[in-house]
Amino acid sequence: MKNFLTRLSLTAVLLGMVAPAYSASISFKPTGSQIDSDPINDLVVQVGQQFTFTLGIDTTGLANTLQSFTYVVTRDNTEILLDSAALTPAADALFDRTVISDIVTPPFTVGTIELGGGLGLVPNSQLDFGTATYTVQPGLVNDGVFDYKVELISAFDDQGNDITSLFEPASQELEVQSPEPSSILSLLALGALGAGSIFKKKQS
Ligand SMILES: [Ca+2]
Ligand SMILES: [Ca+2]
Ligand SMILES: [Ca+2]
Repeated sequence: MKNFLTRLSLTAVLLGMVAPAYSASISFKPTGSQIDSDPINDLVVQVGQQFTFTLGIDTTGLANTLQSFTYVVTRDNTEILLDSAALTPAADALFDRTVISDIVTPPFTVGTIELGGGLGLVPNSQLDFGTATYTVQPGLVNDGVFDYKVELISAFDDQGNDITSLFEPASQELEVQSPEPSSILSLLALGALGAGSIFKKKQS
């Protein structure tokens, strides 16, 4: 099985694909996509739009039950404002929730949340544990800097082991931005096509 997974990952790399996660990890959806030249993934939104992030945790490869974990959500209030956040019923059945802090350091708010107690999450499971709904603010800007980031900072199993380092990736980030860059690219592409047509016409 391990060989198979290794080969699969290698194939994915050779094909230039993003290798799927085969280890414990934390993540959120939508992941966005790459629509410009800066390295961060982009989510195209419009001012006033409401949208929801779903946060997930994956215990693939862990030896023991995940008993507790703490994650930090950093968001840019000038671009997105939190309307509501909730644990999923599935997570509610497995963990108790403790909000440790929600600190505003403009333009960001940094929220630290610990899920612990309860049954915990057994190895080799994927759990969508939370949702958070945001509204896009007039400060929406395309600057290549993350507007939403989720990072796992601590994790313990039911044997009391610190397993934080087993999570990979332990963080994910995203920029929200207006559709402008792709529109400009489309216009440029149209412009290039137009020039090509004119050139052809002159030749014929
Ligand atoms: Ca980008
Ligand atoms: Ca920003
Ligand atoms: Ca932005």
